[in-house]
Amino acid sequence: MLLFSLPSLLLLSVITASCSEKETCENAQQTCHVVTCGSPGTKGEKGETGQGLRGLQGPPGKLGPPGSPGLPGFPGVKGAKGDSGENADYDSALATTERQALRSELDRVKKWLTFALGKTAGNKLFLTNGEKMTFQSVKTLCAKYQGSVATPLNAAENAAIQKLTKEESYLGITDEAKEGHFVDLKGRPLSYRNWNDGEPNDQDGEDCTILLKDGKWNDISCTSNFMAVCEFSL
Ligand code: MFB
Ligand code: CA
Ligand code: CA
Repeated sequence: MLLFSLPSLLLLSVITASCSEKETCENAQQTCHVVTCGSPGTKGEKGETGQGLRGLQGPPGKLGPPGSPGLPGFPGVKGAKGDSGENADYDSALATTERQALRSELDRVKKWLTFALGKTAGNKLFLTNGEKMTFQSVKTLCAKYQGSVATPLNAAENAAIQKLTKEESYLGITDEAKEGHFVDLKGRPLSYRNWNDGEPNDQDGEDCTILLKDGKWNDISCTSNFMAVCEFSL
């Protein structure tokens, strides 16, 4: 069976014969109603990249990392003169006021101590911790609290110490430096004495002094234990 009829073949050959080389198959298709073109040829090789137009400026990129610190700048211009300091008179007045307030508070504390624990005579406050110990221990204890061993300079002070404790207590009076020559702990001669009858007798080398319960004095061994009493300046 023929694929195409004879008239069709004749028409096809007429068209083919009448198409100039310049006309393409498509042109022919436009002018003719029944034209079939051959199957497409194989794809040709890729052509060279064309020289397209340069693209537009793109948007700014992301902010880059901080740069390294710059070199130190030049010294700045000298600043204006500062305000004057506190008024010296004001400071002095304030210090005086503060000092007076502290003194007042200290006096109150001393009164409380005297009321509760101590006895006073003149400008001295006598206090005891209620413990018996050697003479050396009493000296160390009183020095620790910025005081010294009780040393009566007159009858009033002697009576105050006697009222403070009902026990026999050490006094700051010795003849350790020179036998029979009793002085206070700074080596000063005594302005007041209240020895018991027959005392001091240096029995078995007694070089320290105690206040007896009746207020009289007796020289005694410094290694015996008696009540600790200290005195403080008011
Ligand atoms: C003596 C006294 C001595 C001792 C002894 C027990 O007085 O002088 O210091 O206290 O008693 C009698
Ligand atoms: Ca002695
Ligand atoms: Ca004695």
